[in-house]
Amino acid sequence: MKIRDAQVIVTSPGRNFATLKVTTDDGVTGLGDATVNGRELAVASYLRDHVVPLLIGRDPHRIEDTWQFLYKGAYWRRGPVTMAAIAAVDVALWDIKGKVAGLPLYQLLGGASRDGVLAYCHASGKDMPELFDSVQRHLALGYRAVRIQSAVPGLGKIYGVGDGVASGRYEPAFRGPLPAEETWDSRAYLRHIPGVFEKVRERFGAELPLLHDAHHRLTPVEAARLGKDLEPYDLFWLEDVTPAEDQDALRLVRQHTTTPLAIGEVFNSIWDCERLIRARLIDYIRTSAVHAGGITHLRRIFGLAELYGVKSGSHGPTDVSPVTMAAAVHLDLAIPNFGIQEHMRHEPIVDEVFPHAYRFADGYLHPGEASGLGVSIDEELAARYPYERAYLPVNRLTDGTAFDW
Ligand code: GCO
Ligand code: MG
Repeated sequence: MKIRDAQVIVTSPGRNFATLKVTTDDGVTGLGDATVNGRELAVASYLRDHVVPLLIGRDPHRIEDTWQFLYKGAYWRRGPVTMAAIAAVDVALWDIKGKVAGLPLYQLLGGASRDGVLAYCHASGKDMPELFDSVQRHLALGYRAVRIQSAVPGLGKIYGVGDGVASGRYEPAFRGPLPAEETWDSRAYLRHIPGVFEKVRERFGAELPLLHDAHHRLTPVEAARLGKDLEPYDLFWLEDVTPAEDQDALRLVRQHTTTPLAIGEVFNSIWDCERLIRARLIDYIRTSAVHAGGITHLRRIFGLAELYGVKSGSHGPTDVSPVTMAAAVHLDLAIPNFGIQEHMRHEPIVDEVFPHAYRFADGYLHPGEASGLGVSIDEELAARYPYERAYLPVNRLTDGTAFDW
């Protein structure tokens, strides 16, 4: 069997996605997600201009060899663009292997280790009534774990807070000529957030797993204080408390709080996670198939994490396409150290462009029994939504200093 063709499909059904479709000489197709939010065309070009010519004529079954060929052969290793491109190829080849075998991918990864994959949703509000409504709506949908984000008095629009109860949508990438700019004040945030969790616990009780994302914006000492202040509210995890590239920062946080820590959505490789995992500075590793080199590499990261009692918590916002969500859910079902899966629901039009077998019910995701990934792409529909430039917001402190978003 040989790869006959590979195409990059960029579509924007409400938000941008870059997808690789690999076709074999037998007519079997595989899909891989290559979306890097706000920089989609860079990965599309990396694939079209540099990777696709290398794929034609290769044996699609040689997944590990293709991964090593693209990683070592590039010489310029790691980085989000390279690793998303390699991920797209890798996931597409796993999809093909599953289809040829006639098995859902999780079966190729060792079979199910659980009946379903616990998912957490995103609740947010500009004030407490709106936040309560948002939590309530998600509980009504069946979610059993909820991420809580709240506006902060005195600050305008900030990361993670949706546009009202009516739609409840939160999509940070802004379509327009320039990025949106937000304003940030860590002291105001630190004063406000513990009270939010106190009220959520009062209203929804002690049992519901609650999560929170600080989105890389605190210093180690501020993060340590937040972790301590949130201890009474028993968080499932506190995410990205400090900028992810400063890994030693978490050492100080860890020394001061027993609130579980999660990090890693911006990591691209096992090398980015290795120190944090081996020093047991985190409880959950957040890498995703698309941004960390596909199933082949993500499996390796989770394997390392298992040795140190660190669990998985794959990134699953709306900017990872249904192709990555499917890859995540197959892997989540199979690995021994699964923790939780983020599930930010796509708009219905995205599910129409990418029909998929994975499903959500009663708080759990399941990849379904279709062979391979169980995701397809409606190319005619995708073509009706051409790429539109969109940027993630830029953050500034109240005095105008550029800051972590
Ligand atoms: C999360 C993330 C996302 C990111 C987004 C950026 O925990 O889901 O922080 O919301 O902001 O992926 O593109
Ligand atoms: Mg996050």
